[in-house]
Amino acid sequence: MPSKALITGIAGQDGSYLSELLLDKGYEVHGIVRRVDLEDPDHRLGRLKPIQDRLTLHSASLENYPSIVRVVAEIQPDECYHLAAQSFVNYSFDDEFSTINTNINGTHYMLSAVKEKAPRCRFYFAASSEMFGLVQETPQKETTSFHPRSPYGISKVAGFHLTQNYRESYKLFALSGILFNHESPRRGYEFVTRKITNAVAQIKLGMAKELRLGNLEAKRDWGFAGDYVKAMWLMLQQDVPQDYVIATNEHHSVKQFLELAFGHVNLDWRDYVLVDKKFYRSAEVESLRGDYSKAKKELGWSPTVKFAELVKMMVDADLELNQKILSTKSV
Ligand code: G4F
Repeated sequence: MPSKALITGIAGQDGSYLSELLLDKGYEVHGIVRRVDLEDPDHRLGRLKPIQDRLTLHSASLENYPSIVRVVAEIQPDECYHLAAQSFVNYSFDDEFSTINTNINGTHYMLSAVKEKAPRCRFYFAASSEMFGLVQETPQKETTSFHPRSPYGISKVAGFHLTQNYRESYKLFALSGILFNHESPRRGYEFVTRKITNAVAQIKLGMAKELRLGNLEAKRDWGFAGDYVKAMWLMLQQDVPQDYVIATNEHHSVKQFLELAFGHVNLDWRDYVLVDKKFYRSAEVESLRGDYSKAKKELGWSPTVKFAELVKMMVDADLELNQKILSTKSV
């Protein structure tokens, strides 16, 4: 019998890479999606298109406990990857109640459903480097204390502690991956990396003239999402559930990302980028850099894609995508 995996947030960047990885390993892969996603698959499930006929998608809502319990009881998963969240930090300032309610309750519902209906299931919680916020040391590691700077960060700290508590109180095999920023051509357009690479492609192709951004001095530890989902899987294969930092231990500023992205198509970013206060955050996380030595030692995991390679990969993919859009418009 193949192992069964259940993924929340399966339609997102990480969910799509993780599904591919698990299918390659022979898993039976199930995903929780919203009813509206199934009604409009072309728009909402685009990342899953190449593999959709190999997945089983279940309609449920992370705001509705009975619907979660029903899916977990029916599937009886061996592994559960809880990736779903309102994950854009900026939105969380505008809509703090909804971010906090959805992210914390969603994690609580998943943990409780697993405990009640599939207690032998191994549980992965997508924690985040945003939990470190106003960093207490650099680089950040598993023992670094948290100081979240946004409702999103607060919701992830709560999810981390809930996961830890279910592990300690109910002996669930439950752990958190503290993932630093991870990007790819499948990244959502609202995040700064994709916003930049899409704009670079559009400017190069004559489809846009400028790019408006917020804080260019912020530094992030950016890795490749395809590498990071391998770490999620490795964590659940260990004998003992533990939390791990997943990062590259390098950080770069938004400005450095701009230099490389525009430079890749022989443009100077200074000619196109405007700083707009609208994109500044109420409380910024200025700088993140993660120490992944525990994951390296215990999981045998290391990142394989370097920063410059990641930027080029994303710009090239957006050039191709926008070229297609241009050519369909001209037909
Ligand atoms: O790309 P971002 O929006 O990512 P952020 O806030 O670091 O969060 C991402 O990574 C976390 C892991 O640490 C995840 F948990 C989270 O779900 C998400 O995936 O912003 C990166 C930086 C920020 O400092 C922001 O202020 O870029 C800066 N920035 C400057 N101008 C901008 C912009 N960010 C966005 N999204 N848009 C701008 O115009």
